[in-house]
Amino acid sequence: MNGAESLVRTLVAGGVSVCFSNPGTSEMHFVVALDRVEGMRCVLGLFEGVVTGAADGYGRMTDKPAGTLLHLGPGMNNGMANIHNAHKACTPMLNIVGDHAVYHRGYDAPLTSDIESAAKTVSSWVRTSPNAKSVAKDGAAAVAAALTLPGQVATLILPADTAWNEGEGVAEVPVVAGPKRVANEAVDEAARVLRSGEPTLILLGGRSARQATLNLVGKIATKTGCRVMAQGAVARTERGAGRLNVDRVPYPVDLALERLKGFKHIILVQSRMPVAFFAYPNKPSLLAPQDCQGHVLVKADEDPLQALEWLADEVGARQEKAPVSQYAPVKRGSGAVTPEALGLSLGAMLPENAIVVDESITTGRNFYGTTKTSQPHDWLQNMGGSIGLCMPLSVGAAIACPDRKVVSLESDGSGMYTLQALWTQAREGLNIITNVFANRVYGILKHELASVGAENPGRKALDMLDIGRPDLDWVAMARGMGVPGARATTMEEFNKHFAAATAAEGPSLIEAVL
Ligand SMILES: Cc1ncc(C[n+]2csc(CCOP(=O)(O)OP(=O)(O)O)c2C)c(N)n1
Repeated sequence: MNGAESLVRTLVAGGVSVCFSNPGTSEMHFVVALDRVEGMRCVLGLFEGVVTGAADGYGRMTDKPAGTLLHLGPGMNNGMANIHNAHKACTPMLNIVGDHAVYHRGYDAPLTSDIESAAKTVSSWVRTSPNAKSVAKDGAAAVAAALTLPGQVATLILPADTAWNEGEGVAEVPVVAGPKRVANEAVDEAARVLRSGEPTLILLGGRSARQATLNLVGKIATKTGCRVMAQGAVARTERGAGRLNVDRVPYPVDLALERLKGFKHIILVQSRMPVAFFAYPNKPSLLAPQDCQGHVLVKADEDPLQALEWLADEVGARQEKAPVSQYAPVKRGSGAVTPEALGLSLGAMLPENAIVVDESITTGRNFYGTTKTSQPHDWLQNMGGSIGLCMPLSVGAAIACPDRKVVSLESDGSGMYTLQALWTQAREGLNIITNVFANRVYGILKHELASVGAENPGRKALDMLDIGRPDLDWVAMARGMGVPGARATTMEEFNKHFAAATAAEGPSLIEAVL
């Protein structure tokens, strides 16, 4: 068994069953091994940003790593933005990056680069396998690293000769510790704060915005009168009917300051004290009031469920009822295509158990509100701020959960970064409805221009924020990649296309022209 095969067998035995790939010469033995070993689904992405974003989507939905197969430094660097997003989301993810054979590196052949240094900026674990005998053991260590809480990006670099030389057989993935128990003192402190009667916010992040945890938080809020919010972005939130509705810290600084005004305490559940996305002249970086104290209840690698059960007992909230949303869909939007009308139609028509992948930027500011009483669903957000995540993330989510409908909410500017994902969606027959909101501008940057105090932009500056001339034809681009598409210039058309897409199997795209 060569090194490549020993690695693939090790990964499959360790529970890694999907590999998103964009290979090259240095990964050929690995590709052949993928073929030879049962139990590994291989999914081709035509750009590495698709490969890495898809692994993020898969990891978020399963809490297990998918593999990526990337071609040396340039291949990895092409996928870097979405590795960054996965790193920020604490997604378990295993990158396998081919490199030149060890003896070839010294010749500085064209694709030579310092992969390790680049990988370290977005990975919690990086290792280069020195030889074929080490590859399986290193692969097993990489799986364990990816699974280590709170979930990590692990990058294993494989010189080509480690793949073709004789390996050492299959290695066993080391046992990974489960979540740690929170310290008694942390629970005592949170209970004391809640009993004090001072205005208190419980702020959720990490893996705490899921139903079982939300239910406990709801009980605690009912009993103590505290408020509950989630961070500005959360990797996966379970919401809709039957779940506690939790608002997020808003993106605009003034709005965030307003929402957080008056709180004396913030109890942090796998979250951090809220900070502004960017610095702005004359605005604070920290969004909580200056006299507001943060209290860490649950750290990223600790068990939120156990901590909140304990806290609920401490404050006598176990018997309370969590105030969950009731199914009460809003009325569909009608007339002109506007953000408000789109929000209404999504709220009315979201299929049960959908996975919503949200990169709707300015168009989607109200979507969270209009969907809170929709059918139960999961909501995935961009944790790293690097746009071009939505379509790839949707690929991974759809592969992780083939029985669920994925609803991608994609702004046109962001969509152009990684639209090759549509081809993978078609090839794999994935159940994804991609909604592109074609406002034909980088809308958010127009707001940012004013926020940072850049005054009197001229024609050249405004041209950098305008993505019309020529207008993008999303229906044609989707068709070119094998995804049926339709354009909506009224809400009646949008509603008709969305209903048809929901009823159909496989991918589809709706271009909503704003
Ligand atoms: C990788 C990356 N490049 C550039 C940016 C800067 N950026 C943030 S939002 C944005 C434009 C978003 O436009 P669009 O997706 O059309 O959404 P809209 O603001 O129009 O709602 C850009 C270029 C970024 N965040 N990430």
